[in-house]
Amino acid sequence: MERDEMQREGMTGAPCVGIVMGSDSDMPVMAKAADILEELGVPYEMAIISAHREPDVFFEYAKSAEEKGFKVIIAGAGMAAHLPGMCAAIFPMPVIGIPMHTSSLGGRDSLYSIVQMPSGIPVATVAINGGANAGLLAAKILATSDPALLQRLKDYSAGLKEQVVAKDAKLKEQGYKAYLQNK
Ligand code: RP5
Repeated sequence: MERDEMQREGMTGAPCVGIVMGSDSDMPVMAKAADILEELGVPYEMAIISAHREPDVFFEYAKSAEEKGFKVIIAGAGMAAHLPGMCAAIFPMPVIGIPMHTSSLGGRDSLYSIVQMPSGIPVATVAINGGANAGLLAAKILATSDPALLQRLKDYSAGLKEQVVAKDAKLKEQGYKAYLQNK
């Protein structure tokens, strides 16, 4: 959704999703969450905050997130990925964690660090590098109390179906060899 269209629809208010990442090296994955939220007209705020390298800044961010109007936080981190879990320890609403792929352990380090939360402090963990699904999940959480957003999500899903239907029609028409060549 374009910004002027969002303005017309009244969707440029205070950000209701916080997107936070441990390093700018996480940005390409986190950008996919932001892209989806923009497409669905959900206002967000993006930040780079390291829970390890600047714990005071992190603590202030997590403490003030509710007051700022965030309803969901999407937190991405890699390696010893404590950012999402620590957000969940402080922020009282849903936290979605994105484990980053890593060169040393293939992202299993990030995944296990994020998904293995102790009972009582959940983090909804998406796939390794699953930025787009994190954005969609945040939108779906918000859509439980926003019928217009729910309709946009339904339209998004219908678009996914149309893409697969079109691919199947192309396969039927061309056969798999031509399909592969024209892909
Ligand atoms: C984590 O360490 C970040 O989330 C990032 O995925 C990883 C590496 O950070 P850099 O050394 O690239 O800044 O805190």
